[in-house]
Amino acid sequence: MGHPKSITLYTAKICPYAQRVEIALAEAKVEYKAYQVDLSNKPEWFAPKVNPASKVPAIAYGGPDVDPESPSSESTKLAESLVLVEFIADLYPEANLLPKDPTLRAKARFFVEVVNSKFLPMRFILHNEPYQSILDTATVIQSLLPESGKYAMGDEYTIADIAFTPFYARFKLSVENEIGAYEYGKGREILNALQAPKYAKFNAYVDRLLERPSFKATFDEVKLTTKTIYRGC
Ligand SMILES: N[C@@H](CCC(=O)N[C@@H](CS)C(=O)NCC(=O)O)C(=O)O
Repeated sequence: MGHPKSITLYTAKICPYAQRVEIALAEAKVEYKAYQVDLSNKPEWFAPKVNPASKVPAIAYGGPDVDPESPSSESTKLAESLVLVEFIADLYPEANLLPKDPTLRAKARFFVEVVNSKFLPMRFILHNEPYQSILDTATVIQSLLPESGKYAMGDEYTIADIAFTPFYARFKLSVENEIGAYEYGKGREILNALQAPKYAKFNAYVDRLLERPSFKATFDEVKLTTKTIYRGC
């Protein structure tokens, strides 16, 4: 495989999907151009020239060095956060974002599948649905954690952790600050419920996720608290 080419990431600070890719790029220590897409007023060139689905994150890979607002037809356009995270993992194998062992690799992808299809706090935060499903998912996630090791697959921080971290962070920020469409006080209520000893392993794990430098460097808490969390997702 040749040396990786230049990357332009079309992103938005408020977007948890985009933060997955920013974390992967930070973990792999990649230098790239970041272009902030205003999700409430997307540039008219974005869908036709970058991502027909008109969503962030998207990457323009390779091609000539151009202004991100004039994407080149010669770069490869890629989208979907989990695809992009695996793409970074493939380009930079030394970052160990994907386990080498096929069984662990499958387990990492299974973990991603669980968080992607089951950890859906937006339903509670934006649509005031009951939060019990969040507690149930915490139990499932906890059951997938290894006996020992800091992260979902052991001591290496992998795609499994990357897929989950931005969503857990926004969930926590929302409930701690009572930001969302749910009744005031429900945030504190779910936080209290999650403090039960039966979630101890889950809590130790998520605390470590939020301490990871790649997460901290890519999370803009001030911007998030002043805007509605998950807007546009
Ligand atoms: N499945 C996509 C979801 C990306 C997504 O929903 N992005 C939102 C922001 S969080 C977006 O760009 N929304 C703009 C729109 O739908 O108009 C992924 O994993 O990348």
